[in-house]
Amino acid sequence: MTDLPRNRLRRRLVVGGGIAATGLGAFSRAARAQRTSVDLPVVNGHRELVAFPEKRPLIVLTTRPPQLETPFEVFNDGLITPNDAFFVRYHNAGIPTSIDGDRHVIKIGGNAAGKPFVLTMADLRTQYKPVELVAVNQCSGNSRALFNPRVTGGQLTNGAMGNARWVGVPLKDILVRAELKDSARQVTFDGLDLALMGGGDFVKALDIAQAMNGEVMIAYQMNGADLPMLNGYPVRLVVPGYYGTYWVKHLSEIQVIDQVFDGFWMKPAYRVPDNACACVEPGTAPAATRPIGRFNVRSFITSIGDGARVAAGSPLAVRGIAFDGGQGIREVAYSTDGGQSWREATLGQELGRFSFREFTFGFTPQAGGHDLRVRAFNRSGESQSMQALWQPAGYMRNVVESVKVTAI
Ligand SMILES: Nc1nc2c(c(=O)[nH]1)N[C@H]1C(S)=C(S)[C@@H](COP(=O)(O)O)O[C@H]1N2
Ligand SMILES: [Mo]
Repeated sequence: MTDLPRNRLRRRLVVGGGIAATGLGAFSRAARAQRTSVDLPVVNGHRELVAFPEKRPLIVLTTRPPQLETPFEVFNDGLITPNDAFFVRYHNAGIPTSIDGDRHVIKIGGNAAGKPFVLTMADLRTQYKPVELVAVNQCSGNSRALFNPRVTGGQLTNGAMGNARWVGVPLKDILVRAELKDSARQVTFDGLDLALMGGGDFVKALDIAQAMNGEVMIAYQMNGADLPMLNGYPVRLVVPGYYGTYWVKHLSEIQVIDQVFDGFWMKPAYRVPDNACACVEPGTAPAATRPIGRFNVRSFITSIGDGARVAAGSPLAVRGIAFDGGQGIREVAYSTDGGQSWREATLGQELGRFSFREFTFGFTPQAGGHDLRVRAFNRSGESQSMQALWQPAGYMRNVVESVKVTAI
């Protein structure tokens, strides 16, 4: 194909109907495949689409290290995010580029481990009973570019999340073998990537109770295949319901320690206001902070993008996804009048309480503008705020999102 038709096609897609950002249903897969860039609906939102190894073209935030966002329409293709479309986040430039998966080992020790040992990949695969879990991985800074007032940090829209089926071994089963001492307080996790230019090696920590809760997993499979290199090959931590920052990739060292770990990536990085909403008045600083924890409740319409045009008088089927920090979704309410009145959407199949949950609803728009909103509730009754919550790091965006469509 020559450049001319491709450019013309792209221009048409970008201009068409103001739906460039999350064009969704309006783009056929074939049309999507032709795009080389997207214009996200934020200031300075022009981004290249580039295919990194094992990945389809994804939205590039940075290239060294790779930080890639999933184009939002992927979330309408199915509840599981394909490995080649799954977002990528790294902090430091020293990422591994080739790993011998059979020779990789995880060193387990620390001053509160009675019996340090070296875990080989073969042992991990054969000596322990594997578990399988569908769980969402979401970056703390997902949707940061939508904060108002704006905040510094990676300007992500809504694509720094993904839902996958993970297979691995409960962390608990590994830690038990290390014979924990009574003094054990936290467990730290380190991966093969290195900080080449300062910034500090990426090391994260969990409290011992969480590390031993049976849910945290050392995963070696993602959607039935090896983990892609950029998503942590050959093993990563899966911390269901918790922000991606704890999901350490290329896991190579676990330490059980008798104190609270306060390395850079636990403090000052990745902290949230220490209050119920993890939020503060826009533009202010929190008085006290704590390490970021569980996801809040979120829901998104995926089948239609903001600014789309639809046919007046014809039934419109709307679809989307909801998820939370692990209670599971109990209900999704929808509004077609900007939140004045609400009805209940139909929930789809339950793939587990850490998974995306599909919802659907239909309505027949009269000619004119319609402001579609969805509001999910988890099994504890927690929901999304009508006004966007704010905090200076741009983590944990929480709001009832609005999708405005025009029926003609
Ligand atoms: N080794 C390593 N693991 C890491 C990180 C990192 O920089 N290095 N970033 C974390 C962050 S902040 C996120 S959001 C997730 C992203 O997972 P993904 O790249 O597989 O999508 O990886 C986490 N694990
Ligand atoms: Mo993250």
